[in-house]
Amino acid sequence: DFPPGYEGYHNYDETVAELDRIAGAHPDIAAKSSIGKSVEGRDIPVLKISDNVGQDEDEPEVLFNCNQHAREHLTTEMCLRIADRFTSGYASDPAVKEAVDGREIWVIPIVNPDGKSYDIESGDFQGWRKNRQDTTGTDLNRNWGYKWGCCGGSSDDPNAEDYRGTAAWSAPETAAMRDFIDSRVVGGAQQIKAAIDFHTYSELVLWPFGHTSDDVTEGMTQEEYDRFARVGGEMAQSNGYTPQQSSDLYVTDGDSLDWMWGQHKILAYTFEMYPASGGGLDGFYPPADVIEKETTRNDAAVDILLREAGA
Ligand code: 0X9
Ligand code: CA
Ligand code: CA
Ligand code: ZN
Repeated sequence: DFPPGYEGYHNYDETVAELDRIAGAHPDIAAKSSIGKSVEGRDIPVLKISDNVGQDEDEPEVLFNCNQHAREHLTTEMCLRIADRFTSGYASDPAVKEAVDGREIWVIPIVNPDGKSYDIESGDFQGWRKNRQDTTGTDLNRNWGYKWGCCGGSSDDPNAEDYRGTAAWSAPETAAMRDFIDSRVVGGAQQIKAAIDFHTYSELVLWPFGHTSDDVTEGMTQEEYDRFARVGGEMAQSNGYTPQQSSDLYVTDGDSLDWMWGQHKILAYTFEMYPASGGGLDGFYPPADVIEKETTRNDAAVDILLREAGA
């Protein structure tokens, strides 16, 4: 489990229990289900938050997903912060009520439950990034199916940290994400309008594409790019992160952003959370006493994205 000094983090079972607690305490606005199973058979839980949560209403939908990369534990806390804020604040905070009433919010705190569990199970952090498929693991954020493996932004070496897998969607965790997002196409229209995929670290707000350093290309007009940059810049103003196109960091292919935008035209961002720099592997393991500050830091950015989903 998490070592001393990290007890404030939630492991897989604690995260599931927290989602159950939230859904139990707020049954009118929160409901938990599963989008599918990991390699080792763990459910990948999702919490829906909205008024009339049992109905599929005609409201813009917004997705927040966390912990694709095993060692990026602070991101799970970010998703739990979102789940808690938009439920516990419903009765008292008018801005929260407006968002919950006007949107359908999907929160997936742990996309990679096996990798997360492996990273902490010995009591010492393993620095693990990938899932737990076929001993070497697959980098989930190189396994999505938009221009998978196209552009030198991933590896075909199973031992590499950015191993893309044997085929697009070869990882059950990405396939579950795909099936869930595809399932939000209703009457021919994708209901999810905006999304954030939380990672650590570097304090960045990133937008598509990752597979090319061109701003305007197949699937991205200048107008679309300008909207990404405008909203990304506004979110970065609010949290002090640096805004940039994801390929300005480095080129990737098969990441979540490229597919969410390329396939579904979801206004999709990657946030790289705290810390800004330094420490190599240590940067993935800040002590639990930063959780509150570094998750609340993104409250305003989350609110901006929820607003923009209705634009
Ligand atoms: O490499 C990744 O998957 C992400 N960074 S991390 O350190 N969390 O692994 C960044 C993905 C964003 N896409 C691009 N930079 N192209
Ligand atoms: Ca609703
Ligand atoms: Ca809906
Ligand atoms: Zn990551």
